[in-house]
Amino acid sequence: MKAPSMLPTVKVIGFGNAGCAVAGRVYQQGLLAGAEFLVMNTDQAALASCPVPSQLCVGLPVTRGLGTGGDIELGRSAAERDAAAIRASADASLVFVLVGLGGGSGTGGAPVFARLAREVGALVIVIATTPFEFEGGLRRANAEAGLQDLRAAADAVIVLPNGNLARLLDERTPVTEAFRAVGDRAAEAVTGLWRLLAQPGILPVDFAGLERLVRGRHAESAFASVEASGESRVREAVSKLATHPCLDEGRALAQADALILSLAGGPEVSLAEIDRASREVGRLCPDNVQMLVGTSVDEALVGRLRITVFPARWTAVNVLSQPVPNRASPPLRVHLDPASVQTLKPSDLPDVGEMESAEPETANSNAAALPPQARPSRRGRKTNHQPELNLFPASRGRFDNTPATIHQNENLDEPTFRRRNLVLN
Ligand SMILES: Nc1nc2c(ncn2[C@@H]2O[C@H](COP(=O)(O)OP(=O)(O)OP(=O)(O)O)[C@@H](O)[C@H]2O)c(=O)[nH]1
Ligand SMILES: [Mg+2]
Repeated sequence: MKAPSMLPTVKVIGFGNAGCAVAGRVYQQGLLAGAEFLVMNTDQAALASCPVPSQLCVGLPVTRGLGTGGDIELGRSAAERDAAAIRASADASLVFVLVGLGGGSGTGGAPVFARLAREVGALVIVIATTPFEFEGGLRRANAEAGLQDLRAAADAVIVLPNGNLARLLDERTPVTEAFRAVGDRAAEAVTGLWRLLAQPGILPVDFAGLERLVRGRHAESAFASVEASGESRVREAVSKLATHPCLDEGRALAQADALILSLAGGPEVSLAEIDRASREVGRLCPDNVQMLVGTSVDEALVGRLRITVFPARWTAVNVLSQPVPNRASPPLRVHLDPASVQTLKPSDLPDVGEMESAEPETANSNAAALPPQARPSRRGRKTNHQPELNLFPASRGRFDNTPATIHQNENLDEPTFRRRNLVLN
C-alpha cells in the first residue's frame, strides 16, 4: 500500500522487550508502508533478536546491556541518559509508541520517550498493554505508575489490559499463546489507526483531524475491532461492540468524550449500511461525544463489515510523577561552613500577610479562582483567616448518571472521611 501524500512522517517505536516484540511483528507484517521503525531497550540480547534494523540500546553504562529486572527508576534513568539520541530519533509528525507495561525498561523509558518526542513537536500516541492478573502485584503496581506517567507525557494512550483479552481466550490457552494474542492485539491497534489515516477511503481521516482531536488532550482510550457478515451484519457488529470485554462491556463507549470510528467493508458495502452503523455506534456514546469517522472499502473484506473503535476520555493530568534522580550522576553534596550558617528565629521571618501583599495579585491566582464569598478579604489578610473548603460537592459531574459503587452497604464513591464520619483537623 502506498502512503498517500497527505500522510505525515510516521515512526513506530517499540520500547522494552514486549514493545520491541510487537514492533518487530508489525514491521514484518509490512502493512505500514512509509513508516519508520525503531526499537529501544536496555537489554542488548533482546534487541539482537528483534528484526527491526534501527535499534538503540539505552543506558548502557547503568544497565550494562541487561534488562532492569522490573526496576522502573533504572529504566527511566537509562532512557534519560540517552535523551539526546532519543530526541533526535523522535523527529516525525506522528509517533506510535508500543510498550508492555509491568517491567522496568519499557515502563520507565516509554514516558521519557513520549515526553521528549512531544517536546520536539511530534503527536505521540502510545499503545500500552497492562499485565495479566497472574503476573502479580509488583508488575501491576509498576504498570499503574507507568500509565500515570504516560497519561501526562503523551497526547493519547491506548490501554489494552491483558485481563480483558484473557476473557476472550479459552481457559486452556497456553501462556505463550496468550502473550502472542496480547501482541497481536497491540499490533492490530496500531495497524487500525494507520489504516484509518493511510487507506484511501470514501471518507478518510486526515492527520490534521486526528491532531485536532487529541493534541495535548492526554486522552486515555480503549480499542476494539469487530467483524460481521450476512444480512444483519450492522446490527450484529454493533451488538458485539456493546458487550465487548475490551470495552468493559460497552462502558468505554458510554463514557467516551471522543470516539475514533473506522467503518470498513467489501466493495458491496452500501451507503445505508455505513450510515446506520455510524449512527448506531454513536447511540452507544454520550450525546456530546466528539466523533472522528473514517470509512473505507477494502477488497479483502468481501461480504464483511469491520467496525473499529477507539473510545477516549480526556484525563485530568497536571504533572508527571516526580522524576527520579539519575542514578549514574553523583549525589549533589553541599558543604556548609558552620560559621556561615545563620539560625533563623520565627520573628526573623516576614509576616504571611506581608508576603502576600508583596506579590501582585494576578488574574489567575488561586484567590481569584475561589467564589467571591470564599475569597479572603484584603483587609482581613493579616488575621490569617482561611476560607472553608467545600467538601460536599453538589454534583458528581459526568458521573452523575452512573450507578453508585455499593460494597457491603457502603457507597465507595463517597470519600472515606464522609462515610466514616471522621473529623478533619
Ligand atoms: N506481547 C507480549 N507481552 C509480553 C511478553 N512478555 C511479557 N509481556 C508483557 O509485557 C510486560 C513487560 O515485560 P517486558 O517487556 O519483558 O519488560 P521490559 O520493559 O523489557 O522491562 P525489564 O525487562 O524489567 O527491564 C509484562 O508484564 C507482560 O505483561 C511477550 O512475549 N509478548
Ligand atoms: Mg526487558
